[in-house]
Amino acid sequence: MRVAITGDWHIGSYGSHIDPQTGRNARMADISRTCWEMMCNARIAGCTALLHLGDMYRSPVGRPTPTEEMLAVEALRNSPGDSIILVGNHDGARDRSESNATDVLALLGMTRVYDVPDIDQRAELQIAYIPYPSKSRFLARNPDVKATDVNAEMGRGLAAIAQHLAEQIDPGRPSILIGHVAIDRAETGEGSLMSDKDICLRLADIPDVFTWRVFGHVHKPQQLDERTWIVGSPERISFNEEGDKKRWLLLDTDTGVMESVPTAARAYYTLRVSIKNGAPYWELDLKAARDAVCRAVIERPENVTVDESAIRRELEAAGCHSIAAITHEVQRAARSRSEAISAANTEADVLAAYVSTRPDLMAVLDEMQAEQERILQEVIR
Ligand SMILES: [Mn+2]
Repeated sequence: MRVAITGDWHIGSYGSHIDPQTGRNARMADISRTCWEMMCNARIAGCTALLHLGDMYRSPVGRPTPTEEMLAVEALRNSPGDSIILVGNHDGARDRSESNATDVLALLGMTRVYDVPDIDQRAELQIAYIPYPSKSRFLARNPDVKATDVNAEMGRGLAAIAQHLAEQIDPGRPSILIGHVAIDRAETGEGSLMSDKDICLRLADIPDVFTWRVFGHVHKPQQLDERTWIVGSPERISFNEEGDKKRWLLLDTDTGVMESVPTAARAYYTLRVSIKNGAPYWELDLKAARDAVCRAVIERPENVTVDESAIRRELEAAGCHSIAAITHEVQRAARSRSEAISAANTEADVLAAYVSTRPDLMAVLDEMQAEQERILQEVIR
């Protein structure tokens, strides 16, 4: 049996560039095309099942637009036979009374949608799954857990869930554990580890019994050990993913081989601009810039100004897809950042250190922290 494994499609609008052919957001058109092609290629490769590891849509609150839903349907119409979609943090209902964003796909008979951990028993493959562990549902059940302890507490819960699933697996037959969850040893785009940033299932806590283990949520494709993979997203959605080799995974349960199949993901390219002898200086890689979503990062002293139009002209002449941003990293003569903020480890610590210098904001610190958490969920997770 051959199985296609993918996830983190994040169907939605990114940036403001419009695709002239469809009139739609150009990155959404890219994502749509890549996912559609991926499904066709999976069928051509002889796959008879699809495991989608969650985050179908961009919407941080599980409310895709009708266009986004249409594009998901269009891609899944070509999916190889039997498909399963896990609910990711972008797809989940806030509480059990609401539908998940992907439930309509199940209603159409295109897939099964799983939002609580369990096992899907197939003759050829036992599929144990862990959808994204919802923080709001956990807090509703455990109102006494302190905000600072939630991630660790939920991480322990994930280990117990994985163990519980493992106990129901027949070790004599092939099995796979899939999930939409961060693994502590996974690298994010900047080369740092996932641990501390999110609810994590520890690699060391994944029971041995599963033949293969594949996870969504982290966008950087990677292999964590002989039998554990992060499939990664098929398209880039941020410059953190510039160096990623985007792909989907093709598992052949008969040979045991997990093959990495590249996707034709749009390239991202960062042009670094510095100041030499008082004038801006850059070396444009024409091949890398062509058809890529480009940005320029200008490193300059406070007292030097740089004309951005020459940079824009050169990127456009190189045939870039679009210019996402031109940002300035200004080297200031005097550091204005406080020591407490520089020493802070987490976003929450930075906010607390800042508010400690602004007594007028103390009264709304709780609201600011809640809003910070919401933004981090939207931007990072
Ligand atoms: Mn996710």
